[in-house]
Amino acid sequence: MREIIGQVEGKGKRVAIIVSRFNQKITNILLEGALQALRQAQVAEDDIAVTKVPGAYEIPFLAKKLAFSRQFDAIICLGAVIRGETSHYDFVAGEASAGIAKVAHESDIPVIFGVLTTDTVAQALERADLNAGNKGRYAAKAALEMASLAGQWDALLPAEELVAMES
Ligand code: INI
Repeated sequence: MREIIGQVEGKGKRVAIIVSRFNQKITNILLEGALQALRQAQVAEDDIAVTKVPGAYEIPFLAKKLAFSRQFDAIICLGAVIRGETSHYDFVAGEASAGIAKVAHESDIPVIFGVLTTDTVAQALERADLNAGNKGRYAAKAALEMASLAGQWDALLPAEELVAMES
């Protein structure tokens, strides 16, 4: 048996983080967790690009632009959509998740969903806790693991199969 395992290894990897300002008390902590994880995995400072958007709804627009630029090995999307604070929670959360998934599928680059969707601010703060399972950190590790897997499989798969996937 041959097992292909993704490594959480950041040397030489270029990573973009898109973070929404809405609920920034929470998204700033997600960003901090993501940056900690990337630095710990030795992603070079010059290889990390952080860009802010107004809200989670806007994330897919920029994710598409950055993914198709081919300048990054992975894109991390961070946001916090909180049901208690809006009646259009379902639209914002739905569009953010569907849009991010669509970019990942179409661009063939790992685009990671680090958007919290919770009922309350307290739940979101819990998932952002830097001392207990910060989801930004999780998203950053997932990004590096997926970039590693993508690189390994690109080297293993015949070029024709990769071309067919993209067409
Ligand atoms: N954006 C969020 O990121 N989180 C939310 O909880 C939220 N709420 O509550 O409305 C939210 N709304 C803004 C939205 O993302 C867009 O920025 C806005 O609709 C303009 O397109």
